[in-house]
Amino acid sequence: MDKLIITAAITGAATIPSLSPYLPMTPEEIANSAIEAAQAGAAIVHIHARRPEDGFPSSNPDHFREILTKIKAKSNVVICVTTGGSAMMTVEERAAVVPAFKPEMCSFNMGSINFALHSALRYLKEFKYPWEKAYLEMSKDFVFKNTFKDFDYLCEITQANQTKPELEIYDVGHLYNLDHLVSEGKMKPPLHLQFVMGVLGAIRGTPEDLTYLTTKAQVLFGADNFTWSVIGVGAAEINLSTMAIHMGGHVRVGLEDNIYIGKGKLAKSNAELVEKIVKLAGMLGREVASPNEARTILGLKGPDKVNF
Ligand code: KMH
Ligand code: ZN
Repeated sequence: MDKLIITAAITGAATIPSLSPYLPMTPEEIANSAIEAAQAGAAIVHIHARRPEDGFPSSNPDHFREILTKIKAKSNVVICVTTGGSAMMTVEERAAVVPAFKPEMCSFNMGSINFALHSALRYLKEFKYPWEKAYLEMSKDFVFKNTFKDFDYLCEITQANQTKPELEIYDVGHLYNLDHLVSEGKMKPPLHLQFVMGVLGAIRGTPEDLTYLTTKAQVLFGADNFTWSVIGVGAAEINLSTMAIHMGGHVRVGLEDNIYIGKGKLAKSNAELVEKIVKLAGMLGREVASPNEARTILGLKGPDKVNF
């Protein structure tokens, strides 16, 4: 079994600032949080940017540049940049980071889903910034669009920039979308799958759902042709991580996906969530991969070939 690759998702479009005071907001905070997560054991950090003044999701290359250069100056961690962005962005805006920065990895969302965040309105009554309430309300009518045309565009730019796609699989149909791209020769194994489980609008985070996704992926692609990791959004994070550690998969945790370290207790940092996974891996007898070991496992081009 490969060593365990831990990814830390530092701050994301689905996590609005009012949910947790510990969410990194400015480029400096995001970079520092990523560096601490790497020190705690993350081999990869997944990066979104925010407008420093109010935390609104940003596609501004200057915000990304500041984050990426600050992380690279202090850490050897693998940087995986989002192309998922947020609900307000076109696919071209979301993916502009790939040609601009030529990162080692980027996210590649494998299908369209409802991506609903409005259930947070049941308990969240006070907001730090004016945009947050409308953002949650609007998500009730939001389709996260990732069409076959979008896939073609992302395939072109990831290949042109030697950026390894982290294939975000939110539901079983997304495996079939990917299988279609493989059959057309547009996507070439070895593939790296990231099962995103627990978004309202897609598959839930139950043990049988993860078993089904991993089994289906083996049937479609062959066990030797892919690596996989799991994101348990919200409450499912630690349970699904435990399953993945045991099954030979990899794990992503972080404040983008889950803000709690225990029942009702907010995580104070991304590093705290990573530390919990490192402890779990130790208890289950699985060694944790360093960034360079993750590069070997995933076949990445290396930090000397990025553009930042
Ligand atoms: N926020 C996660 C549920 C992306 O950035 O492209 C999914 C995600 C997608 O991380
Ligand atoms: Zn993301």
